Amino acid sequence: MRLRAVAVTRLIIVSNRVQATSADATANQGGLAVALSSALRQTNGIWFGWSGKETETFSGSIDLQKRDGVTTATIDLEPQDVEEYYNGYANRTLWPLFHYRVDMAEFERGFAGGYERVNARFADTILPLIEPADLVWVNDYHLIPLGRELRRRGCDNRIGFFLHIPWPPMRLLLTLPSHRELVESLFAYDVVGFQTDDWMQSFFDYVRGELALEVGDDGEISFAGRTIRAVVCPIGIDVSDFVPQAEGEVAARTCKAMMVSANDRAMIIGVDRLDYSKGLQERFLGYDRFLASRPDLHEQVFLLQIAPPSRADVQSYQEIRAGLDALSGRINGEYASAEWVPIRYVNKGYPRDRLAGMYRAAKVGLVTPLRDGMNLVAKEFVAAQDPGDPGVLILSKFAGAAAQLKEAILVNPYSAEDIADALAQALEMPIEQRLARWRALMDNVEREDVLWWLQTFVKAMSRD
Ligand code: GDG
Repeated sequence: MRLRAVAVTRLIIVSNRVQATSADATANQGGLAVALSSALRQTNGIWFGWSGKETETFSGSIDLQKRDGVTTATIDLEPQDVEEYYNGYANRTLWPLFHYRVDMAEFERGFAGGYERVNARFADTILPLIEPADLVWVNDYHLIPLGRELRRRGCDNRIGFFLHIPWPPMRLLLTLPSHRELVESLFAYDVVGFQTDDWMQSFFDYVRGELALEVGDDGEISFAGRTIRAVVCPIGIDVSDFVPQAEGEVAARTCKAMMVSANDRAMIIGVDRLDYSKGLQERFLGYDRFLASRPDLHEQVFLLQIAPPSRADVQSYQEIRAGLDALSGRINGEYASAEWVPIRYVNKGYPRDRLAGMYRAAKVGLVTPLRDGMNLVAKEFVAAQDPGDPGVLILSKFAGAAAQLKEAILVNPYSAEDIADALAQALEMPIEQRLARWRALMDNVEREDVLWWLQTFVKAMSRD
């Protein structure tokens, strides 16, 4: 991967899971893993996180590995940690709440205790790895209190935090029993990054409304003797890696196979982890509405929805899966003919290069999360298109990506009629308009790519 000059200071990246890429990887790795790996290779840094494995008794022993130039450091967690910290507080409390689903959030003191315990365990194990000039970069909602835990242990390095998911509106956040403690812990960082101005403004609302603090012009906020700076820094994809993949041999083969199997029908594609925040049921209902309103287009289109299961240990995820099975079955049962199945619903993942070929074969990318920090699929869809004959992106107004990808057809994902109208508009869009919209979208995807994100955040972190 091409790499523009990334800061030479050593970077310690911390995230819940670590996914270093290896040269022979064909695995389902996201753009973030690839980009962070490359940055670490250049800066001789360390990527720290949970191994994904369980151990009977937590020992704090670190598995250090150097693979393809990237040093990863992982620890195993106890089953109770995994249940309370990961399945509990991260996935059943913060994830739904931060995605505005207070109805699905579970508030259990045991979860909160496990969250604090694991963050303290992370701090204990990372601390000896940190050298005086290192920049420490903590990623995502699993680890909000980690900065505070590191400070308590005497770490005075520059520490930044980046939130990959939305920040909820103040009144929703107030439903979290320990909201104040959680927010106050953010003041241990030097820089706190958000995907969009909307999420940052929600954070400011809380800071002003609940903590009665002032927000400076530069996003600076002082509290308890420390000053943090809030910044907007939208994540992008690794365009220099993804575009060649989309133009490569595997993608071309996949694209061709998809075209053959499409049999002259226009393909609409969705690619999402199976998660209620992605609005899959609402998307299927929008497509259902489209089919009901446009009988003339029956047999001329189909929806390919790729939805690899995620967080299968959490009950709400099992329920959404069952709901989608039923809904896709109902829609197919209603409209299918001997030659045509309106929804191809696929519960498994594909390697990235094959995914790129599928995006390229599609006439429409249907990306309609109910709420999303950013949404990288929207950017990947744009990057994978044939510049001479690009497909059309339909994007939820409530995805962080909508703040940048304004030339997409923006929809309200809760409205089946909005989705149905957008599908008709996209499928009938003249080539000149498709080209103009795609060029503008691609300019943004190229300009604000993942390396731009990384450099912008590291620069903000490095500032004295
Ligand atoms: C969180 C935030 C934010 C999906 N299926 C397959 C596959 N994927 C890849 C996609 C994309 C990634 O997974 C999903 O990224 P998203 O951004 O869409 O969503 P989250 O997983 O929810 O990510 C989100 C992101 O963090 C980064 O900050 O944008 O808002 O929720 O790269 O391509 N990859 C492969 N096969 C699949 O079947 N290889």
